[in-house]
Amino acid sequence: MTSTATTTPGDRQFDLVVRNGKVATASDTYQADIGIIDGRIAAIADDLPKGKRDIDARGRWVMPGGVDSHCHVEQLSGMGLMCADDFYSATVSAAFGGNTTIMPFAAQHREDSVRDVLEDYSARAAEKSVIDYAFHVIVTNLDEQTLNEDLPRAIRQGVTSLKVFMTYERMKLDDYQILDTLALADREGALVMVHAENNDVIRWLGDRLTERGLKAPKYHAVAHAGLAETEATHRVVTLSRVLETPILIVHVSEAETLDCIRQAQQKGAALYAETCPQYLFLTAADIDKPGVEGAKFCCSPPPRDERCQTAMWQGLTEGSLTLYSSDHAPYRWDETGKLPKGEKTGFREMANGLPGLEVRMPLLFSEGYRKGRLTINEFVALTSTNHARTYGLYPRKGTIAVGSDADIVIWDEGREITITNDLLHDNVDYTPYEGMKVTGWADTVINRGRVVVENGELKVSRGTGEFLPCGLPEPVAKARANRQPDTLIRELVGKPTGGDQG
Ligand code: DUC
Ligand code: ZN
Ligand code: ZN
Repeated sequence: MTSTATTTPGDRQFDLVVRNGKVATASDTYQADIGIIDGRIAAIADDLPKGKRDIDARGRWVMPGGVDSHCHVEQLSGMGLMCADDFYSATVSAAFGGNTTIMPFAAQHREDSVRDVLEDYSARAAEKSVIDYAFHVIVTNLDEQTLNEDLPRAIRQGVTSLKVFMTYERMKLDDYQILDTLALADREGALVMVHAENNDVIRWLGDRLTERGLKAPKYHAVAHAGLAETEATHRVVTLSRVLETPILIVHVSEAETLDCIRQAQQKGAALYAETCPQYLFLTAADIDKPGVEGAKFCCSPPPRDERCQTAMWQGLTEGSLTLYSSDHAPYRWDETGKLPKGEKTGFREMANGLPGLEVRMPLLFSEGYRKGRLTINEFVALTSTNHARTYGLYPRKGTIAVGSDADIVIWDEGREITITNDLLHDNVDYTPYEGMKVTGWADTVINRGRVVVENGELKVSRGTGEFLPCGLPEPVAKARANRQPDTLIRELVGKPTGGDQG
């Protein structure tokens, strides 16, 4: 317990007290009351005085609100398709799923300036969000303006993570450009996230499949071969090791990729990795549905097989994978997303991505914690704390401690739910998890002391979520602290620029 205060600081009455809950953080489990003033946790103790409002959490878990650090909201894909969720529907859905922070992407397309892109996303998010949010930038054009001005400025303003793609003709960077991005991130204090798939393998296999008329959704999983992911991961991890700089591989799906990650980590690489619900709870067999039904399960990389599912669970429990994110990429099962050509849509024409903001935490709680694969503390780390640490939001977010934002989910561990799309609050017309039974569901969700969800109802209005400037990502801070005396290669990368991120 962080504090045993029984009176309020300065004898002010608490705005809110969450009473008698079983508090779980990434490191501790205990029973306590939590007193909140001005949106922050002001005291944690056994028997706090009455607040202006009290919520009795007896018998329920009281955990840090989820931080979903990988989702796509109101974003135009590389194929030019707009996501089905805007910042309102996405944040409402996230909140009902137990989250208090999301980290979507501000996507630069090749003709865009990062500065304009960030202004545009910031305005849309500020107007609509109901919970807090931070941004990553997707970088597709590394012209002088982007490299020398816009990205350094974005990083100073608190957008301290950059995503790069190794596939998609209209998004991908070559190895030279990735090295430029890694060096820039290293100097300026940002973390590079990578979509690692070998573009030419996917293109070659896709061309051959198409020549044979094999266009059904299930061929998406054939074209996006597991080894295409493994090869690209090995390559980009090697690039980061050459420069001795940290890197994060997002949405890992393939067992061999995880072997490669583990080996590099064992050699001391500053390498971090994420997996997502679709790689734990779906397989390629789900894509093999009649007609175009399989489009509901097409994402990149695709769900694989049971061997890969088992590997992903092992990665989460052993710590080679430290992040579990939704990769919510919402597209409807209609002509606006998955089926631009209706029943005739081929696997190369359908939007890539699955919804998952609202079910991410319940699925892991039910299959991970309830089934004994994870402790409650590991559940908290994987859904909240590790995300805040990785992206420079800790300890403001990701924990329950005096001084942290009062971001709390009160979790009903016995509630049995059959997931159906009707239950969910996103703007997608299906869920890939339809019919799955889970035990455990978010009951009350509190963001900066504001009750956002209670009794199945949204309690706040649009535009009340706040932008979160991220600080120095922990992987970058650790790499700087552990750095050996400078080598010539490190000299070529360049020194940290200092300033806020120093
Ligand atoms: N990459 C993502 O991270 N999400 C959806 C599609 C993609 O390629
Ligand atoms: Zn990706
Ligand atoms: Zn994604």
